[in-house]
Amino acid sequence: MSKPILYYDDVSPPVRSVLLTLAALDINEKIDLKWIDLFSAAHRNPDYIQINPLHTVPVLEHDDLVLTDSHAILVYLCDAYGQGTSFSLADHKKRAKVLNRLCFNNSIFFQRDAELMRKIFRDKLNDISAHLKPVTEAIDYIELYLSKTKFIACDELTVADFSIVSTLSTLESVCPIERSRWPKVKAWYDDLQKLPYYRKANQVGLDKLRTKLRSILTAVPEQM
Ligand SMILES: N[C@@H](CCC(=O)N[C@@H](CS)C(=O)NCC(=O)O)C(=O)O
Repeated sequence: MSKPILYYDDVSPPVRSVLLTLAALDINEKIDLKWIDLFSAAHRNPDYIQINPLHTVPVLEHDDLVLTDSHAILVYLCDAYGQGTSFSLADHKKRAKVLNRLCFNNSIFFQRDAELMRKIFRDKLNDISAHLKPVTEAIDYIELYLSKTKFIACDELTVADFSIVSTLSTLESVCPIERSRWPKVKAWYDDLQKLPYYRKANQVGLDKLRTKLRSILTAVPEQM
């Protein structure tokens, strides 16, 4: 069996959720990385479209298995490499809880983030303050989730946390996470940022994205 290949660009939140998972499972050496430069439109290259007709990153290719969605990749990585670790999804109820939050990220939270990013990068909107309601509302949902469990899906860290934190940290670039409105989200986010692999797996790519955002937006919070 060959090594899996991750097609990636770490400016992308779904990619960063996969990088966090690789680091958490301590399997970076087991995966080959191929950079697909989104800002140079490498994802539109015909060779890449052959791999992923949706022209998105991340993609994980493992022999005849080609996964074109981060949420499916996270579950696959837990199944293939997470047995015996706290990231295992072998328990049916835990698996369902994690999947439920991954679906929330895929269908609601990341979609709202992506819509905002399209307004900035595609429509060149330099003041997005009038367009924040869908994302602040989604963060309200996360505050409610975190009033029931310590982490996003249950009382321990799972890949659902990586999925949500990669989106949340991206949104923080344009929408500061205020403790007064979202105390539980803020405390959870602070804890996630303390993970030893957080900086390399999430912050480095995020900083690249923020540099791009700063070149377009008139107001990007400086303190992050
Ligand atoms: N549901 C997908 C979304 C992936 C996605 O939309 N990636 C963006 C970057 S954040 C992308 O590659 N966009 C390029 C395009 O749509 O052409 C996932 O979770 O993997």
